Amino acid sequence: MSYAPLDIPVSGKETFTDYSRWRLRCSEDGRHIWHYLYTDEECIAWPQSDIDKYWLGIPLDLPALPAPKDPLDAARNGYTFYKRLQDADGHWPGEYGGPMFLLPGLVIGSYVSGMSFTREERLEMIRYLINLAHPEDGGWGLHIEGQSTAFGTALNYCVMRILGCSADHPTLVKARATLHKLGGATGVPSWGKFWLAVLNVYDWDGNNSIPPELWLLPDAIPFHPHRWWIHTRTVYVPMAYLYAMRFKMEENELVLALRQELYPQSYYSINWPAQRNNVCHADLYCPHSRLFDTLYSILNIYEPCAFPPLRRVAMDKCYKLIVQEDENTGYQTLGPVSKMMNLVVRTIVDGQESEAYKLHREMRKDFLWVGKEGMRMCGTNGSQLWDIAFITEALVETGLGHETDNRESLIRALQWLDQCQIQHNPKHYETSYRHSTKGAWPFSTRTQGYTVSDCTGEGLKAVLYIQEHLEWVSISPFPHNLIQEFRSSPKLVSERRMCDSVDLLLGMQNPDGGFASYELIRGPWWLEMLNPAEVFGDIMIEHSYPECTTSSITALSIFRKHYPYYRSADIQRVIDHAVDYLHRAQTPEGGWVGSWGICFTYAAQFACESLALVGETYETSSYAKKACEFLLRHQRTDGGWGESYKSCETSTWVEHEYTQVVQTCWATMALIYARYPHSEPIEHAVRLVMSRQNPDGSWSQEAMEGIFNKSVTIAYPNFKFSFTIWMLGRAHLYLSELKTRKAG
Ligand code: LAN
Repeated sequence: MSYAPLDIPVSGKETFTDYSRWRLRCSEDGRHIWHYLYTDEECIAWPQSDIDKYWLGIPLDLPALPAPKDPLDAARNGYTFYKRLQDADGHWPGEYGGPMFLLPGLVIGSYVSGMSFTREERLEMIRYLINLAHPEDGGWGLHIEGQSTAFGTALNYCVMRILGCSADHPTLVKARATLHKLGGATGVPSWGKFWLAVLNVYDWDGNNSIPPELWLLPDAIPFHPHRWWIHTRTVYVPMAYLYAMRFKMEENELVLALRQELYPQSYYSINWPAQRNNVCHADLYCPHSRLFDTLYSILNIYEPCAFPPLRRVAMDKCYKLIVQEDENTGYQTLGPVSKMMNLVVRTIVDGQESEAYKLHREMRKDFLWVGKEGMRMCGTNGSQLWDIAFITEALVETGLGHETDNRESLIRALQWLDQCQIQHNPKHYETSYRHSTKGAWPFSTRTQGYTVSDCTGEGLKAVLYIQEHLEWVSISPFPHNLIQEFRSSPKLVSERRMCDSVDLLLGMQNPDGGFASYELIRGPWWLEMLNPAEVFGDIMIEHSYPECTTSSITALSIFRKHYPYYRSADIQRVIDHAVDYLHRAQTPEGGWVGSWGICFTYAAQFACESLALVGETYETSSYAKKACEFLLRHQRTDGGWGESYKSCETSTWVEHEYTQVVQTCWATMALIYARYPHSEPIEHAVRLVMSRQNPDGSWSQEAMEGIFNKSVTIAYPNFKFSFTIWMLGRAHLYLSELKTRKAG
């Protein structure tokens, strides 16, 4: 299969498709799918909503709201705007882009599996890459804020070519020159070598061994793959399968052309085994350790002697794990990378007529998102639970959720949270090495179905907040059916189900007192020395994270306030141990290194909230005091905070060029949680955030908010609403309290 050539304009400024025809449909449990409508009749029957327009970058042309008199007013205006972006089912859809290595998996995986895209999808994916090419050198990086790398440039180059763009297009001419300057595609890191080998434009001999036999080792062995971080092992399974069979697509004209275009030298003259450890300097974040090189030289010797019947058994085991993963997750798999690798394996083994093929083809759509720059592939099938949890907590804590205009919106949110909780363990549970899921909330949707510690914490907290703070339901008259329904069953999530999440959380504490992301830490620390993905850090095993720890114990503290008789001694023990971990995790300067948001401001907000819940504040705890002083040292003269994603790469504070609204909110929330006694820095920050609010109540997008694996930024565009509203509302209450205290 080939995609027909497309005639692509030079610039991506103007859209390549008619943006008035795109619609986002949210279905089932919060699935996001973008549709393109071909006829005017369809467009009339299904008009474009504010949600569609907002995310497509089409102006909503809203009137200016009355100028806010105080921070609470500003928060209220913010919510007046943000409520427009809530879907009818109760959640807030959103984009989740940032990484630049996901579209290549989607497009190469689809191409080698004979799956097509619509013409509009192809055009907007190409446009996205034209718009995202680095303005100076024309290459692409690991993520949208990163410098050009061999990985980003070589793989996205292939994407544009596969999708039908000619090699003479100015974007590709420029990108090719940059790639050659970086040494060509030979120096792409291991994950790039893998995809290029599948596409048949890199020799498998240029890859280090990826032996499936590791899965046959006894589970008790400390380096057995089931002990690796779940993303790493889930990617490793189909990778090992495809490596073991040296799968490569058939040669065709495009493959032959790419072999010429990607390398400054002749493809056929390359010494492939010499490329295994060749990684371009621009790509390198985590160089191979000596232990890695020694081990891989042994594995590379083993490779040609691999015993075929044993390899077959190992491949069968990998295939079984792939099928189980597909079935556990409704064919979405844990994330976008494994999704496309599993899809290729299922195409090869099950064939193009199989149900698995069709389901995989369909579920690719969940990862695609059309934004104003074009169509991208997201880091997951969305951040549904994460976004809804923060805004509902903000509404309840600020009191905005109690206002008549917002009640219905909050109840719809509760209904969404209710259906999102996972109530059973996965279909394939122990056999696929999964952690239990009963009682969990996932990061995105119930169908994706993975427990995440802090998502469970925030999901539980959000439910408790709404359910326990809605006494007003029975006192006020409600016009809507929705509310009538709610009145007869005020606790949508039963006590039993909340206890299930508590049980789950209590079982997720690591021996050091901290909480990891998806599971307990299963492997030894030294496995990090065997990290084969040179572009990411800390990916081999789970680690305890301050943010995951704090969300988990915050939820437990709030739960026990309302249900003091349930496992109270266990909760107390877990909280004490976790607080001890948080104390130890604080840096000598007073901060915490954030692993999932950028960076110190993000982690400080979570940490100070947890400390406050156990009574540790500025006045009572040296830890909270140190945290405030650390933050205040970084407050800028304009009242805000701004740190670069490089803080996450280096674990030290790196200033951003500009002040960031979202980070300013995190830092200010931390000061408020810690009950910092002086109002001035808080007032200053509030003024900054209010000054950046648009007349319609919204805030504009600034730099990326999230990070993962130390080096990749990821977008949380809904944060600019949830955390601004939250901070302004909380600051309003706290500043009045400080004033009263002063007066008294
Ligand atoms: C996420 C997104 C959410 C994030 C939080 C809940 C914020 C965090 O506190 C725990 C870890 C988690 C769930 C997380 C883990 C890694 C993810 C899934 C991501 C950053 C989104 C994308 C990323 C995933 C690894 C991307 C695919 C790339 C690979 C290297 C496999």
